Amino acid sequence: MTEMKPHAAHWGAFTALVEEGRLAGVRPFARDSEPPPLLQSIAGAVHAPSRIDRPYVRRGWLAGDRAGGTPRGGEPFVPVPWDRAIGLVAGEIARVRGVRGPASIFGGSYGWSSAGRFHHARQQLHRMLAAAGGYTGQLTNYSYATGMTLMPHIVGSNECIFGPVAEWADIARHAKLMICFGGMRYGNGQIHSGGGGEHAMRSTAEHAAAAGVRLVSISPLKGDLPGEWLPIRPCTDTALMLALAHVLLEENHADQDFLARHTVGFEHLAAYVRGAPDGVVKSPAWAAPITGVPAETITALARECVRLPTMLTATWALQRAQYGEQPFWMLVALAAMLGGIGKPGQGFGFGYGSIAGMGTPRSSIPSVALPPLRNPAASFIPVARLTEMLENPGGEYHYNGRALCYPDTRLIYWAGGNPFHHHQDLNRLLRAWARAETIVVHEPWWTALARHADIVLPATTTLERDDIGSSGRDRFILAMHQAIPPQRQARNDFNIFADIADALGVGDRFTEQRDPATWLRVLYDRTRSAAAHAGIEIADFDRFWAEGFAEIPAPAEPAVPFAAFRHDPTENPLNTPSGRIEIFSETIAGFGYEDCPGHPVWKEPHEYLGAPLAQRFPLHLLSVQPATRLHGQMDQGAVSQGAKVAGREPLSMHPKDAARRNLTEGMVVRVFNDRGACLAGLVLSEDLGQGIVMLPTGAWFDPLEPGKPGSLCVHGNPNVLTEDIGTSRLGQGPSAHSCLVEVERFEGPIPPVTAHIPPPIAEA
Ligand SMILES: Nc1nc2c(c(=O)[nH]1)N[C@H]1C(S)=C(S)[C@@H](COP(=O)(O)OP(=O)(O)OC[C@H]3O[C@@H](n4cnc5c(=O)[nH]c(N)nc54)[C@H](O)[C@@H]3O)O[C@H]1N2
Ligand SMILES: Nc1nc2c(c(=O)[nH]1)N[C@H]1C(S)=C(S)[C@@H](COP(=O)(O)OP(=O)(O)OC[C@H]3O[C@@H](n4cnc5c(=O)[nH]c(N)nc54)[C@H](O)[C@@H]3O)O[C@H]1N2
Ligand SMILES: [Mo]
Repeated sequence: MTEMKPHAAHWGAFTALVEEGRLAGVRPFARDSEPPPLLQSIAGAVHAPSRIDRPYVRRGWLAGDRAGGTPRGGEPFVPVPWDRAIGLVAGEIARVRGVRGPASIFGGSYGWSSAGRFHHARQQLHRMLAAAGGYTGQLTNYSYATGMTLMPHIVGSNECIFGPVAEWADIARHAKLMICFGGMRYGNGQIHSGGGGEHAMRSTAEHAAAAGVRLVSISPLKGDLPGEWLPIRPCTDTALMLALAHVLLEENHADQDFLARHTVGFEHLAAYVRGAPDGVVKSPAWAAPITGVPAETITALARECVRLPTMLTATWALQRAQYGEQPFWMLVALAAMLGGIGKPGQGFGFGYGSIAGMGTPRSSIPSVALPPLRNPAASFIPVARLTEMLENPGGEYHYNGRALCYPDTRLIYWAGGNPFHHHQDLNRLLRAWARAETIVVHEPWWTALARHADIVLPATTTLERDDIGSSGRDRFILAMHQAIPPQRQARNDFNIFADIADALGVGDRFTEQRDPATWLRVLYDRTRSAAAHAGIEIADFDRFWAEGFAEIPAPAEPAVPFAAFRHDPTENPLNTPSGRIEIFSETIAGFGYEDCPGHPVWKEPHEYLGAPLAQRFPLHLLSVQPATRLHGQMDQGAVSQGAKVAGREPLSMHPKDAARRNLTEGMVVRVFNDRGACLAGLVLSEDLGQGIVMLPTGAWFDPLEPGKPGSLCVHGNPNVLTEDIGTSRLGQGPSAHSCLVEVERFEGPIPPVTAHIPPPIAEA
């Protein structure tokens, strides 16, 4: 007999088909017109051999080895009973808090975890550590850290990044030209943070094209956008935008009215474009050799922007590179010069090709979310300064106008994220990782993070518990019914934390004396009341739970960003110091950062095709989001496994670059630079420019010699190659996309991939 349970993941809503206590398959949500292919990976992953069956402790740690001992990752694990594991974790929290203070407990735990908003491991961890006295957290995120730090200075808020952004319906109706920096890869549209019932990236883009919007994708990768592809060298978009600005200036087409009424500091940018401060005129002829885009093409495109109502967009990827502030700031400046900001379907917006739900209508009611507890330690780092924090306890650094100091980390606690997936320069991380005394991890699977921990606690997957899926960019709230029992000895993160909190004497503060079933009702009812307050009616909890979803009615009118500000900038000022769009920011200029001055500038990253380092490493590596997984999640599933080449992650390369290196399709290649090396399976493609290679993120880190920093990753994790630097002292965001490599044939016997089988287990 097959049971059917409504459920959801970040990669879509579905019905779980259950046979004899096992997940037999999934059926996509009936209301979804573009159900994500990724749904097909779930069943295999939930029952994969890589599930962690019981609690474990690293052998050396159990024997008393702390910092400076054996590097983690190279030792067997010893099984321990649950009550002993809970005692060890509670004991370490109490010890470190007592001796060093709570800021020495690093509980940032960045990562996506699962869609369910109550059993969200990271949120639950933060609540437990806050109840227990505090921790060091992480500010911002890997997705758009730099953009979200910059934009409040420029336009007074983050809405242009988080949304609501201009709706596709308005773009189709009012724009005639849409220039998409970073283009669009529909694979990215499979994902909502928190799960979604509607996926529409393909249909909305195709509808706009059919409605007569000329779509221009400016990207190193061809991507999926219907329309023209203008290939560009990675990390050079700011130069191209400056050249577009130059044409507008020289041909007297900048909207002086809009600039005068709605912006400040344009004269600084204009002088820079004309070359006053540095003698370099930022003309199309100047930009052509930097960007690889012909000067005539740049001039023609600028003229089209003047002739046609234009929408300018950029993917979040553009700011995930050294000096990532610049293209985002310059995009706003360019849109201001065109004067369309605040008109329906014009102006600028970010992330249309990045994630599901951007530009689709949704009434602005809060999504279902677990509220945080106040962190008494009030300690944080910018999200991607992880390795530097471990390397440099007490060290000073700069962030967004503040001088700050790194805490002295002794205990790392991670639940629901994976730094061995997401962080740059994994070999450097591995060396710094050795400095912590204790590392505790909750994971359903033996990911690289779990393998590099001291205490590993097996967590359930969402299929093993009741929860609610909810995303701020989707109009469905999704019931996630428990479908199967917890596998082996796995427990819910909430229950694990409740036991630890009890052992620390703060159980009630953590649980607020509610069990999970009560919490689900409370959280749902909060969203329902907020909706009612805004005059929007959604189903009550019982109906929602029985039907499997609640639908949020669409807003009556499309949201038009900056409309009120455009209409009357004095009555409706922006939340910037001047109340206007800051093309020049006194605040940022006042920080005195050479790596992020007072207006947008072209700065050459250390690593791009025009850098001296390109002599030795002549290929620019783009580590984009994987179409076959969510980050490292579901790498063991059918979709990801089906796309591997010779068992490795596929690396795409232009046929001419391959021919020059005597490489052929399907070959196992070694991708390397001074930071590290990995293997990959070669795919030849003309959908990217020469000099560019693409290796998606998310192949599980698989060092040939576990525990040895610098060891070859035999599977294809690009983060052994990427550089770990902040974008600038302003954003301090991750800089994954400015990265040079070389590729050669891998000689010798090809080592097997072992990332998806459990690590060595020792006798208890
Ligand atoms: N080179 C390069 N690196 C990048 C990027 C890039 O573009 N290039 N992109 C960056 C971006 S934007 C992001 S957002 C990050 C993503 O980085 P992460 O969010 O850290 O990646 P995930 O693989 O989603 O990690 C989530 C982990 O939570 C675990 N998990 C799932 N459910 C549960 C649960 O119920 N309980 C517990 N305890 N654990 C659970 C999963 O098994 C998984 O290991 O990567 C960043 N890294
Ligand atoms: N299937 C799937 N979808 C996902 C995710 C996933 O893991 N899997 N992750 C989700 C998450 S957490 C996030 S933050 C978003 C991220 O969304 P993005 O950051 O937008 O995604 P990316 O795939 O890294 O890059 C998007 C495009 O930007 C282009 N690009 C990169 N560098 C440059 C450049 O210098 N100039 C120009 N013009 N283009 C450039 C790339 O070629 C690519 O086509 O994706 C989300 N969607
Ligand atoms: Mo992200």
